[in-house]
Amino acid sequence: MSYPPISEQLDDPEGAREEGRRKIDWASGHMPILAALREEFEELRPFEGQRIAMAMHVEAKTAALTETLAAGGAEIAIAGCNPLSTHDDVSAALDANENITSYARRGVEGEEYYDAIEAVIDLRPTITVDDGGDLVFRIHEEHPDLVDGIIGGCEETTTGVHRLRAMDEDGALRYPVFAVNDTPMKRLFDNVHGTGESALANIALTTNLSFAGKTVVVAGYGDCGRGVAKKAAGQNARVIVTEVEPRRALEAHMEGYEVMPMREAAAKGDVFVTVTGNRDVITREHFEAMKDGALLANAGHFDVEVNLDELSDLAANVREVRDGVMEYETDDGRRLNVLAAGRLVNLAGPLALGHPVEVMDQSFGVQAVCVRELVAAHSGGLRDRLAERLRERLGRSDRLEAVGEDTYGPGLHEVPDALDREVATVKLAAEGIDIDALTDEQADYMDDWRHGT
Ligand code: RBV
Repeated sequence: MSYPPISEQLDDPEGAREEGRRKIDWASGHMPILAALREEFEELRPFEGQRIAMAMHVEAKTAALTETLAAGGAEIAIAGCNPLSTHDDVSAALDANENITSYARRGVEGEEYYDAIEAVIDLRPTITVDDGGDLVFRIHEEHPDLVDGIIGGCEETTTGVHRLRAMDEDGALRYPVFAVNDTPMKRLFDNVHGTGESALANIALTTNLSFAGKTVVVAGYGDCGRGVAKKAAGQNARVIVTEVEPRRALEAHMEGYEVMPMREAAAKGDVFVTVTGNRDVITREHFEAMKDGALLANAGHFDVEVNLDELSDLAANVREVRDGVMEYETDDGRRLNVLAAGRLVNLAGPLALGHPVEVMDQSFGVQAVCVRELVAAHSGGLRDRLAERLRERLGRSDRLEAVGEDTYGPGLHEVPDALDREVATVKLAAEGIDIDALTDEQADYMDDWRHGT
């Protein structure tokens, strides 16, 4: 039997839809980039005939992206990209759209998670939009026959891009995918500010405890770790950073944080936040050294950073002490508290809302223009109409003229910088911020290597 959409899984789909609609409307009302793109898509209908498969955190901002793509004429099927991050009411509201089928439900266990992804793949997509790479991976592993019909995909997050890069290096990635995560408009805002704010907000909401005066150990000083460390320091915590990369370790040191191995940090921390994208960052030897009452949270994409199997082995007692907080009591009477089952705390916690709306508007703005770009690369007519529209809207069209039919072959692709600039320009306009423009002389000067002293 095929896996049912959310509306067929809920007792009161009508009530859920109404509440989900309220949440989506609030988020959409604060997403000016998506609003501008939606207007363009409604007019040009660039996605007519396209089938888009999505696996993402199904909550209000993601719903706004999904509806924006549907407004451009796409038929869409969506599933979650984490067993705990779906908001069922939002999922139900999306499912009510005649061009969208949502299979996402919170709390799916084991195989059910992949059943929903399989249901999405049944759409026989022409485009995939992923957060973490499960969709691309599953299509390549289980449905290689679909690859020829796929014009391309977009990947939202660091972990997914990392996975796709490894696939690409092995020659295993068989269609083009844009590394949305790596753009300045995504990475420097979503990863830094988004993860920093939402991870700390959710730790605070889940525990009702303060950061002030505590020692927060941040494992991993990439873009996400940088954000978590900065915001924790901003809430009066002492911050310790652990790293494996010498330059990042040095950067954290120069930022004023203490840097040390996890072996030493384990005994000092009151709160631990893992943001490495790797597995086994906190393990048995660390649990053995931790203080009574330590809080452990993960903000990396997968739930592999805190080794819960080893913690369970150590624990004499395990009980849920608060919604979203599992207490592991060791033989020597220390209580270690794991938040959101070691899944990414900013989305999987009981009260989690994900990143703030503004940063997701930017990330999803990049997603939307990347989907548009994949389609435009296959259609000269659409490209011309988009170029005209862009000239009207922004007074330029540098991006589209550069795109040719064969621009994007199989493999991982950087997002063209002009697309990212387009998203930034729309956002600045929405904020009412005007900036300077280069004069012709300045542009010539920057391009001419002959100039010197
Ligand atoms: N993320 N999505 C949300 N929809 O509320 N919050 C964070 C949301 C994305 C973010 O872009 C990050 O790269 C990814 O989740 C990690 O899975």
